[in-house]
Amino acid sequence: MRFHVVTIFPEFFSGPFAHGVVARAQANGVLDIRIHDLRNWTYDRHRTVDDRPFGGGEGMLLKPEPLFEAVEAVLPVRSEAQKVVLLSAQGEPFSQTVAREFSALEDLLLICGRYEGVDERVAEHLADRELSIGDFVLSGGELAAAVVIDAVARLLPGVLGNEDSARNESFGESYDGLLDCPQYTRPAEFRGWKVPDVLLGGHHEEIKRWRRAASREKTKRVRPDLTADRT
Ligand code: 9D3
Repeated sequence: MRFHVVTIFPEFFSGPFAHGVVARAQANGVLDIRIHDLRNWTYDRHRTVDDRPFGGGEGMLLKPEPLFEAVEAVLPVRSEAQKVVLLSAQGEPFSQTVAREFSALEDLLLICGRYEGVDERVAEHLADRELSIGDFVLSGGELAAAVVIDAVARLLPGVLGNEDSARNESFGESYDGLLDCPQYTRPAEFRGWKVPDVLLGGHHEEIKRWRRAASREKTKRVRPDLTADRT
């Protein structure tokens, strides 16, 4: 799979993908991350990518022309397997479901917003989707792009060492929408805090039951929204 990132901070991306799972996958040719400097599609002396909002107001917006030219240069003909995403605080929520959907694509192009926003014609007529990674304010889309790439990359066959994508569904990936259960390693007692006895016993059925219950309890406590329609 190919990822493309259109950004005014191309140097940002030398950090996040230089290590770990994504770096190894890139070295193995399983995925390819191409960073594109938006200013390559500007033609004035100052390589201008932003301008003031019509109607007045604070701050500057990314102007449409360089963004349209960049996307049209990187993906000149767009197939069903090629998607363009605008990352912005005003987007629909990114989720594991969206990550799974993206993992079936050939190309995913991520546009990073900056300044106070992006001319709305980019969301309306250039991007297939406008996505946010959560209800908090970032200073731009670059960190969001790194988050999306990481979440999608680890679902690709050959990235985590799990060749068969089916393993993602059943092994290690949450019990039907609940949070992972609490886990412990040695020592069995640390500063007086004991590991639950059931986990030391080796009764696999009992352990399974405990984990399931602990998973439900923790989810209810920290993420009641995830248990809203179960009991
Ligand atoms: C504080 C500025 N806001 C009111 C004028 C609007 C605003 C503009 C630009 C808020 C954030 C940003 C930059 N953020 C992103 O580009 C962004 C983002 C985010 O802020 N939160 C969650 N997901 C994302 S994806 C891109």
